[in-house]
Amino acid sequence: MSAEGTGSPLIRLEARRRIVEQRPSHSARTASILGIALGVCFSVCFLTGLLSHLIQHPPAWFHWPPRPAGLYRLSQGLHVATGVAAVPLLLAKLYAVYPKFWQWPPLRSVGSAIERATLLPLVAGSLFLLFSGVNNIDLWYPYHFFFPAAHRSVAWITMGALAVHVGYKAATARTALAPVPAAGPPSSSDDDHAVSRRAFIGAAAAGSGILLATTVGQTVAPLSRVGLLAPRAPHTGAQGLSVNKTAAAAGVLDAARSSDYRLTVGRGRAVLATFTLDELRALPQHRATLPIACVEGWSVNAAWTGVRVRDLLERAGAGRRAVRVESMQRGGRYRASELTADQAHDPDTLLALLVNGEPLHLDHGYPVRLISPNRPGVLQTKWVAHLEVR
Ligand SMILES: Nc1nc2c(c(=O)[nH]1)N[C@H]1C(S)=C(S)[C@@H](COP(=O)(O)O)O[C@H]1N2
Ligand SMILES: [Mo]
Repeated sequence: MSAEGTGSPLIRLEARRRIVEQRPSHSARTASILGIALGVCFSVCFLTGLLSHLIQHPPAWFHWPPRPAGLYRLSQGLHVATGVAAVPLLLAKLYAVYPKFWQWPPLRSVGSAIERATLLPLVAGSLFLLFSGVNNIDLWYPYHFFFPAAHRSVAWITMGALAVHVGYKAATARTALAPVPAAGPPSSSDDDHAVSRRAFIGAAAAGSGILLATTVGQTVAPLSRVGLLAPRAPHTGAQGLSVNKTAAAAGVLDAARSSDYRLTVGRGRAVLATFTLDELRALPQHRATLPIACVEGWSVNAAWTGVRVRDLLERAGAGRRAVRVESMQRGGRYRASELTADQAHDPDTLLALLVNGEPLHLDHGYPVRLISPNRPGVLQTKWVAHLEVR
C-alpha cells in the first residue's frame, strides 16, 4: 500500500514532499553544487570585507603596506563581485532546499536540531548581507542604521552559522557529489534528470554571469558600456571621474575657493609649516597614476600631479612619522584620514593639485587632495587643509 492516501494529513504531506524532493532542481546533488559555489563566494566576500574593515580601522597589530598600489582595488572589486554573483546562487539554493523546510518530523536528532537552529541566522543573515550590500553600491539607503557596522556584525553571525552548516552537511554533500556507480546501463530517466539538473544550475550561473558582466563595468573600463546595472559609470562626473561627495554637499564651496587658503603642518599646538597655494605649486611636483577605489566597488585610474607628502614633512622638520590628513570640511565621517609612516613616505603619496594635467575640479578636492597607493577611496581625503604629525 502506498503512503499516499493513508494516515494523517502530516504523513501524507511528508509523502508528497518526498516526491517533490526527487525532482532534479531539489536534489541533494543540486543543493550541494550550489552550496559549494555559494561557500566560495561567501568566503571570498567575507575575507575581502574583513580586510577592507581592517584597513579603515586598523588595530595595533595590523599593518597595511602602500604596495602593490592596486591591491585594494582588486580586493574590494572581488568583494562586490562575489556579493553580486551570490544573489542568483542564493535564490537558486533556497529554491532547491525549500522542500526541506517542511519535512516531518522537523527534528530527527539532536544534531539536526542544532543544524536547523543555525538555518535562521544563516538564511536571514545571507539575505540581509546581499540586500544591504546591493543597496549600498546603488547608493540607496532605505534604513537608518549605520551600514558598515550592521553589515559587519551580521557577516560574523552568518559566517559562524555557515561554518556549522558546512560541518553538518559535509558528509551529505560528499555522498551527493560522488560519481554514481554504473550498475548496469544508464536509464533514460537518469539522463533526463542530469539534463534538468544542469539546466537549473546553468540558469543560476547564467544569472550570476549576467549580473557580473553588467556591474564590473564600474571598475573595468572596457566593460563600462555594458554596465547597465553598474550604479556608477566611472568616467561620468567632473573631469571624467566619478564624484563621491560634491564640494557643495561637503559645505566647502567658499573655503575651497578662498584666497586665504593655507595648508598647515602641525603637531599638537605647534605649527611646523604653512604653505599658500602658490607656494605649493612652486615646490617640486611629482606625477603618479593611481586609482580611486571606492568601497562601493567602483574604481577609476587617473594621473595625479602634486607635492609629495614626505617632502612637506621634511620641510616642516617632522621626520618619518604617521600623519593625520584633515579636510577643511567641518563635519562628516570622512573629513580626515590616517597615513602610516610607510604610507606617508611612499614616493607616490601626494597632495595632488592636478588630475590628468588639469587643476582639480572643486568636486575632486580643489585646491588640494590626498592621493596615495593601495588605499580605499574613503581614505583619499579631499579639500586638505592640515597635516597633523603623530
Ligand atoms: N573630505 C572628504 N574627502 C573625501 C570624501 C568625503 O566625504 N569628504 N569621500 C571619500 C570617498 S568615499 C571617495 S570614494 C573619494 C572619491 O573621490 P572623488 O569624488 O574625487 O572621485 O573621496 C574621498 N574623499
Ligand atoms: Mo567611497
